[in-house]
Amino acid sequence: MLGLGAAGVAVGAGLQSQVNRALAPIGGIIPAAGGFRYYSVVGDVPPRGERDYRLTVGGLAERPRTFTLADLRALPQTRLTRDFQCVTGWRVEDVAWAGVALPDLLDAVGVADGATAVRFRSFDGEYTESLTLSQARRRDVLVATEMLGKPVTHDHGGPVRLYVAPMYGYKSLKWLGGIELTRRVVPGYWERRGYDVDAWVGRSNGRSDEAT
Ligand SMILES: Nc1nc2c(c(=O)[nH]1)N[C@H]1C(S)=C(S)[C@@H](COP(=O)(O)O)O[C@H]1N2
Ligand SMILES: [Mo]
Repeated sequence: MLGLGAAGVAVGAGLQSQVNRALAPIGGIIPAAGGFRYYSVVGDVPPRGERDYRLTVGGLAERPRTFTLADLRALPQTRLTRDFQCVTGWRVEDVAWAGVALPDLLDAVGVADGATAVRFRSFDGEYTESLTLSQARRRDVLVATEMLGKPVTHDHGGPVRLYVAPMYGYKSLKWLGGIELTRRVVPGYWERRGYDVDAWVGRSNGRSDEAT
């Protein structure tokens, strides 16, 4: 249960007003189990599951393709345990993640000439995110089907969400429905509202693409 409806919208407004004062925690949100808070910029996101989940990967791809959950499970699986850090200050340590490393998914469709960035869309109909192509080729960026050691729950953006380990939580788009290779970075939902496109945790933003 997101149970957030109107509250979800209030959370959004709160985040927006704190764009330049990033580390103040937001009050009035019910903490989820394990220290996470459930965020959604829309009220109700219709659940999708085994039968109706689809991930479309296209744009500047050599072999655009739609993946079912079974298709994603058939690709090489990557596991990693990393912290999750929201820009507003809360942090959950040592979260177990699993899924398809984004570079493996990009290899499956082939990156066409001219692509320099990747755009992500949520099937919530509102939220989008972006990475440069070199960021998207990091092995610690996952198309995640597991989180906290089990399938990603609906409230956490399941059945499939993005997990961008080296960056703030707003990069980790929930309810992933589409990936598009693009000619340039298209700023995402919070980025159009003032957040940095390069959201590295623990460095001054904006410069580094290097792998760790
Ligand atoms: N679709 C969607 N993805 C989203 C968000 C959102 O509101 N909608 N919020 C982002 C932010 S700011 C954070 S910190 C994390 C929170 O993940 P959680 O809800 O699983 O705790 O999701 C990110 N991905
Ligand atoms: Mo966040």
